[in-house]
Amino acid sequence: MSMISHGLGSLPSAAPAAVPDHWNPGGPSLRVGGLPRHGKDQGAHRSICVIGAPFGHGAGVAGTELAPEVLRRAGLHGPLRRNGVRLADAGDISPRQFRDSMVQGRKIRNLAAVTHVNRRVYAASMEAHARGFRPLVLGGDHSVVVGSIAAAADHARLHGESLGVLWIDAHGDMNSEETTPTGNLHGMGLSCLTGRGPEELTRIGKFHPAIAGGQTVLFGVRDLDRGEDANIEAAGVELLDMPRILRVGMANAIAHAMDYLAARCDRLHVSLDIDALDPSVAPGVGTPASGGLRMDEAARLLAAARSRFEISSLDLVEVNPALDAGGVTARAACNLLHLLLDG
Ligand SMILES: [Mn+2]
Repeated sequence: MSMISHGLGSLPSAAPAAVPDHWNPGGPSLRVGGLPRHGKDQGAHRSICVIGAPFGHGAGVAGTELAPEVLRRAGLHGPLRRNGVRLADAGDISPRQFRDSMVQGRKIRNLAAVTHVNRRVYAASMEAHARGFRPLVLGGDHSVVVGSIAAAADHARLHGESLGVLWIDAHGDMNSEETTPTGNLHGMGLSCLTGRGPEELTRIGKFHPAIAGGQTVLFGVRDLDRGEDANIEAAGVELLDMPRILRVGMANAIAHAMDYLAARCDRLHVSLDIDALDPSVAPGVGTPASGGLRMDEAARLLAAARSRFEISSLDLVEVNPALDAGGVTARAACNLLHLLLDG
């Protein structure tokens, strides 16, 4: 706790009562009365529902479970509300905060806990979609987005539309049980969503696979594990790693990502792993990798996505307040979200 308080010392003070509409999406009985209901054409594109997923057992380093609270205190809500975004906050889903032991003969850590969290994230996200809100899931580590993206894909299918995914990350998150060097599920999320992984996670939503690899762009990668590149190719994920981005130039890389997705999908989910940024601007992460995106580059990417697509849902993951001296990473994350969501 002292670490968090220390880290928050230089953050702008939290707006009191910044959270207008609480409900407990993971609880045994859904209390959704506080959320106004409105349809897709009545401003849903300006309506955001924040869902906190304070969970870090998909990662090898503890601390991301602190992020939802820290991001709210860093001023996540204020600028959005000032700019007329209709904002609800569902509060945090309640994760299982204990680790499970490794199942004999398997290479996956904390599968039961990760499954539990993702079922709740899925349910909360579906609820938000049904009520005309765009879910903004605050991780937590990157394993929590299996639920949010499965929900976004299922909701798109309900409307006869297909979902594209822009996965912004230093890592591929395309490990399988065979290739994972650590057993940590935050390195397997995209693999699970594109159909390869433990059944508990590949079948969180109504369809298998939840999303098509061919409708997914992986942007900003520069740290792949052995065998992960083969998984990416097998799944048909479009890889815009840093070497390729540097080769073609940032502007061309962004244009290609947008054209690629626009040709293949109707709406877009953005999954932003803050470790896609260079550690010099976002040091508070558990698995930093040098040579990442500058703030202005990330801002250009998100602005392009926003101008080109209906962004139906998004995640912000891997902010680790325990490693974020001065709160710089939390502030960078809030700034990027405001850019993606304002007005
Ligand atoms: Mn990731």
